[in-house]
Amino acid sequence: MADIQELNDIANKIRLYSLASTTKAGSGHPTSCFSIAEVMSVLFFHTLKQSKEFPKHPSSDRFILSKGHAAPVLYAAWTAAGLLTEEQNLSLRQNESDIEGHPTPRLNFVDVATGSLGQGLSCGCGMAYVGKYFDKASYRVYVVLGDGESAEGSNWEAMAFAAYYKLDNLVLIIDVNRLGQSEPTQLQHDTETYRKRADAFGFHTKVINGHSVEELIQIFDEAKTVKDKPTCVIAKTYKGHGSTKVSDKHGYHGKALKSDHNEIEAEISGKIQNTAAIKLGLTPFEDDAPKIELSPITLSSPPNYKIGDNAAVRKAYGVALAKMGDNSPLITTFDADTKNSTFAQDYKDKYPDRHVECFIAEQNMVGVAIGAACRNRRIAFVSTFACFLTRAFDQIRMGAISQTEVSILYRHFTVCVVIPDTLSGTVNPLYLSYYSMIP
Ligand SMILES: Cc1ncc(C[n+]2csc(CCOP(=O)(O)OP(=O)(O)O)c2C)c(N)n1
Ligand SMILES: *[C@@H]1O[C@H](CO)[C@@H](O)[C@H](O)[C@H]1NC(C)=O
Ligand SMILES: *[C@@H]1O[C@H](CO)[C@@H](O)[C@H](O)[C@H]1NC(C)=O
Ligand SMILES: *[C@@H]1O[C@H](CO)[C@@H](O)[C@H](O)[C@H]1NC(C)=O
Repeated sequence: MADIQELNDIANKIRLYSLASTTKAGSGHPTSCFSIAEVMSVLFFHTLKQSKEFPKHPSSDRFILSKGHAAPVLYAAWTAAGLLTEEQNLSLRQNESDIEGHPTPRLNFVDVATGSLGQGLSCGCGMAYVGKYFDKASYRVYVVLGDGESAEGSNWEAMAFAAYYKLDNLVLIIDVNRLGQSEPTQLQHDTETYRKRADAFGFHTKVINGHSVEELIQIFDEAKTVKDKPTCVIAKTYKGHGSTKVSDKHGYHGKALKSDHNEIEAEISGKIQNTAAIKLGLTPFEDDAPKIELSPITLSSPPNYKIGDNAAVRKAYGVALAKMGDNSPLITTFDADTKNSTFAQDYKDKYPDRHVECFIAEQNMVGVAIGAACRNRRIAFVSTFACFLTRAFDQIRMGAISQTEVSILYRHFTVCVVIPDTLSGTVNPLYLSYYSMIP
């Protein structure tokens, strides 16, 4: 039996931590944190299987906060779980602190950087695909998306992918808190339209009260029993919930609650019954993901081109990949319905189970590959025509911040290995557009 009161208390403690850290920083998004405090409490202290000793263990559940600007709520959850220390917990947005305004994998509990909206679900799809079809392990993937964020088309590419590949180990939670940054979202609290959309995409879908710990427990438990469909939880919430001063009010997005801090803190504190240390811990996972040997990647036989031969780079790519695949079963290709032009087909023909067709959805494809490469589960090679990849520039840029090692082939030119410049987080877009203009 879940301890409902304790989960409600933890939600409010998570609110207090998010309030404290953003107030101290003088910036951040406390109201975006407040709307998902119960979601985080139930996920972390009831549903997710993970450990604070090894937060990125290959076998533990994955959690992606796609609405990365709500980072303080993620730090708050890990503080409640005892991973972050008090000092870290209050160092949000401070100079030299890894507790940044948006999560990055410099933190040992973050797989992919988020903050540029609309990318987390694609990464989650990559992880879920790997979990189901490569690792065949019991770990599950949970992604929290903002309702404003759900307007990004890449989410819908990802939803089509998740349903097509029957990713029943994936749970998408849409935080329908009605408000965006500068005005209300398109659908506001029209949860029925979200439901119909997710349903039409092939999800097992349910609308719930996102502040009800009981309803959250119920749907997350139910999702574990659903076969062949991903689950979409449409959580009706209020932005700023927990504080009557700011709840559901326009004008508080991305603002630290400085002058109102004491009043809000008192109101939230007043709801907490157990003010003592949190009794609940994280739920252990089964260590059933296969062990992975990261050995050097080599060709099974040397290239046999003669001096003077003309060989298309893309053909050489396909041939080389197939030879690398002989020695490294981790190599996985991702293509967007261009495989018989990019010659990823050569790899697929030899290793059909190690090719992931992403169809004509390049933004999602890049995110899926980034997700698949996390925790060293796969060695990912992405290919398509250069011009089509330009629409995934931002996914590639975020991949750099995510320290991904995904390799990308732009047809007609070159293999580009994303070299993360983790300080600036940039892959120079001009460099990419230069390549993309080469016919
Ligand atoms: C691609 C992208 N566009 C715009 C922004 C700027 N931005 C940050 S938060 C936000 C509003 C997000 O609203 P929602 O998804 O509903 O999240 P909430 O804060 O309401 O929980 C915007 C426009 C961004 N971070 N990324
Ligand atoms: C995190 O910071 C808040 C605000 O100061 C504090 O109340 C809380 O006890 C801290 N939590 C931990 C675990 O250090
Ligand atoms: C951040 O800290 C470093 C090292 O202490 C210092 O050199 C730098 O000037 C600081 N930057 C800001 C903006 O305070
Ligand atoms: C790719 O495959 C399709 C279907 O077989 C074929 O029509 C097309 O010509 C092929 N393209 C290339 C570049 O080989």
